[in-house]
Amino acid sequence: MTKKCLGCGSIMQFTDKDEAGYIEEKNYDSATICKRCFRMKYYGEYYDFKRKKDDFIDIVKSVNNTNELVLYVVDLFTLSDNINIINNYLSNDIILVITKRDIMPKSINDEKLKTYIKKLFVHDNLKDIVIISSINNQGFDELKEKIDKYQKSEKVYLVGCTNAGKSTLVNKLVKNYSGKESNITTSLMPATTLNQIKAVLDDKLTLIDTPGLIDETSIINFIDLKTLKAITPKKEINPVTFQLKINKAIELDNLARIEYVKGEKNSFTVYTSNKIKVNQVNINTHKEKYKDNEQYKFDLSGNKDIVINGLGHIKIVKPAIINVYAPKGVSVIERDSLI
Ligand SMILES: Nc1nc2c(ncn2[C@@H]2O[C@H](COP(=O)(O)OP(=O)(O)OP(=O)(O)O)[C@@H](O)[C@H]2O)c(=O)[nH]1
Ligand SMILES: [Mg+2]
Repeated sequence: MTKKCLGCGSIMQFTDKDEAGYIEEKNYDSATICKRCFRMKYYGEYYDFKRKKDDFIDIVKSVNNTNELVLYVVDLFTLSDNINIINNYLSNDIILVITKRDIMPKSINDEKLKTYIKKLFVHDNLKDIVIISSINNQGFDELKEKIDKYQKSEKVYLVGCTNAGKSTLVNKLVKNYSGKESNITTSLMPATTLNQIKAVLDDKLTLIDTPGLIDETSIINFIDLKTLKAITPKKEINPVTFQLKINKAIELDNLARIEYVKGEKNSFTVYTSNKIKVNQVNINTHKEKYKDNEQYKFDLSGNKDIVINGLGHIKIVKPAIINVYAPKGVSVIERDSLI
């Protein structure tokens, strides 16, 4: 009889070391999780299983066929119009769950945030938006109330991009409302969950966790593990503000650079992990370090953010012409100021 790994959802097997679900034959009967989950959980190691966008679309389509309530999980840190990616495939009722509230400044008003997100995410069957932090256990009572209100049967699906925090959220809901333990593997690496995983809270609610979509334009695909750990915010971000005149630049470690080319004296506020060094330099300093990076030019009206996908965002108050350098392949986009 086959059995599933309780950590990542893969079918467990002892024949192919390089495939998902592998466990040594001698441990097969007793093990509840595969070797990869074991190593991730207890040693912080990682084995990469690349998924394609099509795999994710197939998952979303299969969820669409169920007609059940969906928790669409989105990371507050990487918010952009990418959020609409599921719209063509998913017509279920949706509760949009915005995660990682803890890493954004407390001073942000949650109601304003919801209004902003409502404009960004355009879906006919959006029932509600809930903002949570799984780390601080914030927003869960509201979320549970909304699930009770909108669920169509005992089954509720979670979908979203990889690393959005779906599995962490499932573990927390199970713990909070059933008192049981749920040990779905979570990690800061992309593609941790590899298959659907059911978590039964009680006879009224079963959550179904799914593998996320790898956002191929996120910086997390282009950096090493050490840098990934540094750029992943662990606690509330301390924004860094510069009053800049033209011909100055801001550097985010060696990862990105924003050059102020044209405009009045202006306020630039950087929201990124506190572990990233943010410096102001003259526009000609270190220019050569970024020559292999992609260069973008923006002509911004006032109150805009520049989002460097996965690294953070820079709020610019007055109109400005700027150049942005970021690693090739990473998306850099403009949006109305979030904060
Ligand atoms: N600061 C903070 N980190 C969180 C929160 N929720 C999840 N994380 C972290 O985000 C990372 C990804 O979490 P997962 O739960 O594995 O994400 P996932 O959506 O299941 O990802 P895949 O399985 O790859 O699709 C982990 O490092 C979590 O600890 C949160 O509310 N706040
Ligand atoms: Mg997961």
